[in-house]
Amino acid sequence: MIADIVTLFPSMFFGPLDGGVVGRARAKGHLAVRLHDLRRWGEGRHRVVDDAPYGGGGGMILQPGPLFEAVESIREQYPVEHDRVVLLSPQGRKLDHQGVKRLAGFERLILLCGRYEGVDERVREDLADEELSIGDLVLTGGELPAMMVVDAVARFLPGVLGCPGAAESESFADGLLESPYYTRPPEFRGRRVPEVLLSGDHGAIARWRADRAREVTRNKRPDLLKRDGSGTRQGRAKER
Ligand code: 4HQ
Repeated sequence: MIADIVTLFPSMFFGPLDGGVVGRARAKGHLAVRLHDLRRWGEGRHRVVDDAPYGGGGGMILQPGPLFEAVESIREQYPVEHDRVVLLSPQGRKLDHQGVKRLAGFERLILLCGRYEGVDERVREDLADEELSIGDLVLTGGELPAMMVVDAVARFLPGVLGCPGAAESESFADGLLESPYYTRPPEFRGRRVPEVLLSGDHGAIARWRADRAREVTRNKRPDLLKRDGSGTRQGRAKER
């Protein structure tokens, strides 16, 4: 997977994508992250990329020219068969487990990070293949959302997680939250680990975990269990 990231602040990406699982995925060649400074396609000596909105109103809007040219230049320099231009924006479809899994299937993602009041509407309509939001909140730019996309997608790339299928075995894969986990010591400050987990009875442990997962989900995220059943193990099984 290649992630080509178009941003006014490339240095924001130094650090967060260097360590841990993502850093290792890059080192092993499963993932390439390329940063593209939008100013490179800016106008004039000051490399201007923004302007005031037509019709008035506060703030500045990213002009279409530099963003279109950035994507065209990336596609010329690094041609691939299947890529996807993603605009990070609070107006986008909300990113979830299934969405991340789908994005991981592309050979390359071109992630467009907006700033200020956002981008010229023609970017949304004619340049981006899709618009994604990381949640119903307003950030100062699309950079942190882009990092979240890269981080979440990296988990699904073959060879990145130790064991194949591990990306699917965490919370949300089956529409439920995880059951509680405990590790050593068996008693900590007067609090015991649930005895069933120490019993060695793997059938009983599996049942306990399934029950707790349901309970935790019902208490913390009942929305995951509701409606069309798409948030349930059975609902997801039906979809497949
Ligand atoms: N942005 N999910 C970029 C976001 C956002 C989100 C705010 C994106 C400002 C210019 N992006 N604009 N939520 O809050 O993706």
